[in-house]
Amino acid sequence: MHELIEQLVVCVERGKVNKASPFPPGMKGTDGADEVTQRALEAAIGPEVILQACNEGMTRIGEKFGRNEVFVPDLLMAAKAMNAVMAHLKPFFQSGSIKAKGTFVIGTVAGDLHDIGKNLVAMFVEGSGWKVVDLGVDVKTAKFIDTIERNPDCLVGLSALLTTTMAMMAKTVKEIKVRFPDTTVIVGGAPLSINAAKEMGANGYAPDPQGAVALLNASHK
Ligand code: B1M
Repeated sequence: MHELIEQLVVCVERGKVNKASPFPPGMKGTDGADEVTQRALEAAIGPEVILQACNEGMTRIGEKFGRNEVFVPDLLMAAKAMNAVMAHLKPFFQSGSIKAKGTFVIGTVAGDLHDIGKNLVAMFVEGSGWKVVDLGVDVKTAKFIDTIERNPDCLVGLSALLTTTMAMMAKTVKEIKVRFPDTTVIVGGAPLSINAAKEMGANGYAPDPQGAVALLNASHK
């Protein structure tokens, strides 16, 4: 692997955003994702390779999170570092020289204001090469339906953190499936389970962001 790319993977994995950032303490004063991406582009490393490095960094931190070796703040810093990379790559997405794998519409269901987990999922998915349309929190079914109408090939992700809003999630999944039977809908959030997802008629359940990425990538032809 190119030295700059390995450096970038480490910056994303450890949440080193830029040189000025004091986090993580062990990398104080060293270049972060921002500077390393700039140098990689100057060294004519392709944006797809840089995107792959993001993916690798997020996969590594995601696996550590799964093993309880790191915690939510570490994930948030990794996502922040990844955003610093994405700021450099955005022009390539916009110009069409990097083709997004597809569009992923995500939101926290109506009645639910929790968005930390949903935001993490959105960031991981974006970092793995998808265009993300984030509808925010307390998203009514009609807004999901309207967004799917405008993005007919999209995949949809619903998040819920309350046992009470799981009922709203089930209603939203059902209405989406009535209107768009071929649209893939995945669900997640602390009170969810694979069985609850099946009962709702969702296509998949992911316990964490890397699981969501795996489901989406598996559905990508
Ligand atoms: Co609330 N809250 N909260 N809360 N809150 C919980 C969820 C609760 C478990 C706390 C408790 O009682 N122990 C409890 C729910 C109980 C239940 O229903 N069984 C609860 C409650 C009751 C409430 C209120 C009703 C409190 C009140 O007002 N009386 C109220 C409801 C407001 C509303 O939504 N209408 C409320 C409010 C809030 C705050 C606004 C103060 C704040 C939210 C701030 C925000 O999100 N911007 C808040 C918080 C922070 C929490 C806790 C402490 C933390 C949630 C969190 O962010 N976790 C939470 C207790 C806890 O979990 N320890 C709690 C970290 C986050 C990374 O994890 O969201 O699970 P999580 O996401 C994970 C996975 O679930 C998964 O990936 C993420 C990363 O691994 N995932 C997906 C999530 N979405 C996914 C989608 C996917 C795939 C994976 O595909 C689409």
